[in-house]
Amino acid sequence: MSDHIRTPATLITGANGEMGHGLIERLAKEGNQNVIAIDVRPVDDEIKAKCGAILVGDILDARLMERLASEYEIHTIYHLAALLSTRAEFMPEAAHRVNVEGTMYLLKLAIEQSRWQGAPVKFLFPSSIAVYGLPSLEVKRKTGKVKEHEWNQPVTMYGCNKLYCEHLGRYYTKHYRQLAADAEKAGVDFRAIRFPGLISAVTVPSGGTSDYAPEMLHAAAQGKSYACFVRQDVRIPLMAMPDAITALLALQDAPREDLSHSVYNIGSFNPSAGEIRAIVLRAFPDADIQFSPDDKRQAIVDSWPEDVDDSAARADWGLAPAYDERRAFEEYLIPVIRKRYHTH
Ligand code: AKB
Repeated sequence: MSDHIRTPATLITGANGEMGHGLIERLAKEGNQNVIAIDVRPVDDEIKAKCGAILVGDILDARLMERLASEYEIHTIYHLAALLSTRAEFMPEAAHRVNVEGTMYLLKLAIEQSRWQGAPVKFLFPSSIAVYGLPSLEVKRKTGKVKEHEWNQPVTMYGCNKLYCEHLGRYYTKHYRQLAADAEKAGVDFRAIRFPGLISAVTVPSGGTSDYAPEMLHAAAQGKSYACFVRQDVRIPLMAMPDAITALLALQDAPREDLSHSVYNIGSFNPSAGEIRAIVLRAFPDADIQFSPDDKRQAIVDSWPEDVDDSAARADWGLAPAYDERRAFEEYLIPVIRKRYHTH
């Protein structure tokens, strides 16, 4: 690398997570060779080969951020690193550091890069249905689909962190240093999606509270017993991982002037845990899936909506999930999982 030219790059934090895997695969297929991947853990080999550079380190490490700023000209940031909802409850202060301070570091990097480039860096942020907090099951059932501005009273540290970071993103986009004589011209182009529970056929999540759906399926495919930690009637919105990646890329691609929100709901299907069990049993008839609800994790899922109104995403940037419930299981999850675990 020349001393004066920084390498153009797309930055992905949390690259070794579920969504990082899917996103890096898809960007590589599209011919993007400039991905800089960051994760606190060493990145899996199959992902490594698809990135321009890998940095193993903590997003809270100021020196790592300085190194990024000095070596790369970053046009787009996918800030995927986070401690999910269950894990965050075991160490709320650490979760706040990773989820909020980490996001601040990345937003600061984005604004500095925007200044250098004279154009706003795009900042794609995965938020979550965890930003919602419905007060009771009765209200949850009566409410049905929630709109983005409704019930923003999260009950988890992770949900609070995500909601606050959505506001930070809006602040960095529209109001950063608003009193300064040389007020920011470039700013950051922050765009967020509130993801539902995601199900991937190739990776198993860790530390989340929507994890019962993928866990049930992956356990059945491996012939392992599974005790589901929520009741059978629990219902939240879900989505197949390929559709989540497509949505992230579509929002990234959308012309700024088409975006009426900085944060969008997206959803696809919303079976109850009992219905998921029935679908899984049809594919793996010997599976041993029991229900053994954990009252506390259950209460977290009960505070999340049973469905989301994603009409803004459909209207503004063409959200159109390819996988409804039937296609997600029959054409993606079950066949790919069978291949993965060599089950027939
Ligand atoms: C979690 O369960 O914490 C995540 C989420 C819903 O954001 N999967």
